[in-house]
Amino acid sequence: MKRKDADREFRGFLEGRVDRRDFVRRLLAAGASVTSVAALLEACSGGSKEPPKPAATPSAAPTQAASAAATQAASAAPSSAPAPASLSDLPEIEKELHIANWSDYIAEDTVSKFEKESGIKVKYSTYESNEEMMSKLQVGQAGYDIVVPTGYIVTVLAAQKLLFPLRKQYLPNFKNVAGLFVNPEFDPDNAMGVPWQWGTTGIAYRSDKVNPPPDSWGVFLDAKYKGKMTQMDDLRDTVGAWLKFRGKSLNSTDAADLEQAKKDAIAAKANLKAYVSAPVKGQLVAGDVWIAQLWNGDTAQAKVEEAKIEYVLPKEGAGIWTDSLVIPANAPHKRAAHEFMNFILRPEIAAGISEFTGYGTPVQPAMALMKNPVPYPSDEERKRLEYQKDLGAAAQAWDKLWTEIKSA
Ligand code: N2P
Repeated sequence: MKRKDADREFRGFLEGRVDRRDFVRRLLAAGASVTSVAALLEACSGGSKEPPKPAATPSAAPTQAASAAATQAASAAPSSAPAPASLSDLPEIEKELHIANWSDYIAEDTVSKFEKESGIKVKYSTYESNEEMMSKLQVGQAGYDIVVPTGYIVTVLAAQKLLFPLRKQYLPNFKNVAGLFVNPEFDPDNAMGVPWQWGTTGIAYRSDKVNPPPDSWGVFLDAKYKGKMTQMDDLRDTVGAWLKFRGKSLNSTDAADLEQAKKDAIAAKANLKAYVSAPVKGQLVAGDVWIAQLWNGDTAQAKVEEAKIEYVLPKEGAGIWTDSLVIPANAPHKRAAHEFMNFILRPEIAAGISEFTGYGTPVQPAMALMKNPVPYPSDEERKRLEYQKDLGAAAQAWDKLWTEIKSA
């Protein structure tokens, strides 16, 4: 839809000539994403379900926000629209906050510093995979105020209406986010998430036990290391690696590609000690595991304890991802969640987090404060790295494949 047509539709909706359902249907038919249309409706309604009264003046702030959202819905063009909400939204800062995050994914003193400064009491729990976190969210009883999904999962949760759109007026430190992480494809306009950490999925290995160093996903097919190797307990990472091994996209939904990935995964499984993600670190350090599919930051954490642990991105290519802080739609402490988000976007806090996790920080001014910041990937590196995307309807076929691999 062209900008002109989008504006006409939008005026029609505001003036009551086009009803809400038709308006949504036309925007979606014109290719707008579910998330951007939701953001637009939010902007128009200020949170209520009724269409708004026409704005008194064209320059009133909510109208500007709504127009920007309409343009974005129509063209998916980058936009620096203000948050679609009024300043009186979420006026109270609650005194509690429940964060659920991946294990080993924050500095030891981040939470205590925040508690001390804000007076907000934090309950902090951990999980080991996106699936574990999502299954808790989907039953609706979790009571989490912040969770930390990987990019493509933000898309999935937003489409399921499980997320609360960010109120950017409470996130002045968002200005510190590096350009690479602003308006990502998985979350247009960062409507739902504040970027937390980014990293890659490659191979960690013990340089004192493995010779020559691995350079391919094919190493997991090598019976020489039987019982000393692990792959991730994560269908997207493990199946994705086998797709990459055959030169395919790690987002492939092609039946033949997936069938081959399944065969490779099952062949490798005979050599694996286990499917395990972050907790493999201890086994690498102890020398019980010599080769592990793992993320770069968790590998860096293990290396602090055992210097002979190295990391490689296989020659066939690998995955790159950004995880974001998001607020579940039914979170009990939404304003406190914004306070925490704004806190971790401070350069010195963000630097402290990445120093501990070994992952990259999306907070640009934090880079200069760190001893060994993970450099943003070069153009050359980005050619070998691929972002995971929402698989849409094919997610079911992938789930089935993973069940078959695990039970083989
Ligand atoms: C936590 C690392 C999580 C990264 N240890 C997964 N995207």
